[in-house]
Amino acid sequence: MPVERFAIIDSTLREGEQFSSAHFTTEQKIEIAKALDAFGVEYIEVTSPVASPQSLEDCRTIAALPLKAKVLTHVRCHPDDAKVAVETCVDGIDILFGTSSFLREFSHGKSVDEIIAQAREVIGFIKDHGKEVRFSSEDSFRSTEGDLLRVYKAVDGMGVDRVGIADTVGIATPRQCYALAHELRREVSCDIEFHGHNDTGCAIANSYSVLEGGATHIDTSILGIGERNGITPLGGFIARMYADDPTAIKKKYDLPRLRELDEMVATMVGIDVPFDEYVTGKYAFHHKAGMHTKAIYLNPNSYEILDPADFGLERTINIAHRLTGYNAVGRRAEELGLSFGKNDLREVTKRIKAMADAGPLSMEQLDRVLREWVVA
Ligand code: HCA
Ligand code: CU
Repeated sequence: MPVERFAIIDSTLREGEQFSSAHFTTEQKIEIAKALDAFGVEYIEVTSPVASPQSLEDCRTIAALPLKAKVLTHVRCHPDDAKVAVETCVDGIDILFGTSSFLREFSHGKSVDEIIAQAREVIGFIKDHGKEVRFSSEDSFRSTEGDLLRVYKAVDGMGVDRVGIADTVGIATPRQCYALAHELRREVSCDIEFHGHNDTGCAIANSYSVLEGGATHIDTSILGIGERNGITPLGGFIARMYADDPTAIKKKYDLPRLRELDEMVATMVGIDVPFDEYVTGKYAFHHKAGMHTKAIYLNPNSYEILDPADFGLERTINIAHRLTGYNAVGRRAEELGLSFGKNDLREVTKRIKAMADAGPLSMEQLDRVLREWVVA
């Protein structure tokens, strides 16, 4: 997949604010925006200026920062919201309308024709103000495909910059995402964005699949924070794209900044970076079993598709446990300046395994066993 072709719309400052414990101060929002910009995301999406008076002020503040990234805000597809949004100096406005039968029945109660008519008014108004405009259909995967395509084709005809597919409830599968993006690619001439929730763990895979199908823009947030358990995490999405083409991704984004982004936002929302976080989780580059550590020592590529050094990180190797192997133990002995014959190495490894069977072993204990063996 041509890595140059996609852009990231990071929504930590919009979707991320919908995370349970998120409450960003103005200073924190500025810090996040600057850090995302330094990392290299192409767009930063901020909370609707109609959400609250402070949100309006913060939207203005972020839009006025000297960033390379374009700043977008996000509002309902409604003339009242659009009026406030165009006055905030943002580069573009993401508008949202629910097309699923659930939302049409239980939310706004409008027909497809009425949705299109309202979109025409709002899109025309935003374009008249010289702003980029995206039209997204909330809960796209529970919308009737015919309705969805009718709306997308209509707004494409009105000159939107992007249409957005939103998996609001995290129900979509990678195959469905590919199919919808592929079909849409033939129906509209504008760019195609995807916003995917992670309720069933498919957000990254779905983001990748829509790109394969012809989409161009992916929504992310730092650590994936958002409504419920969130959306496509920035780091995980980057890992997925890096696996395809490390050189291109390194050129596009400042990868060593990822850790600082994850840690900064984790602190701000009062959580730890999860142990299994992509790239930045404590154990993302940790190797343990004997078979793995043996190969890692010889060639890290054997069990690492992401090079930790590209992210400014280091791998860790744990050999003090019962799954260890004599190759790893031999390496450790070398590091300690101890030399073992082949037989001794096998014997000392047996001893280490037996000790570890009895309970957790520390590196200090392991080192002591190695030293004492040599002296004995
Ligand atoms: C929501 C809105 C949204 C919008 C996505 C988009 C979603 O909170 O329900 O504008 O593309 O998930 O549908 O975040
Ligand atoms: Cu969302």
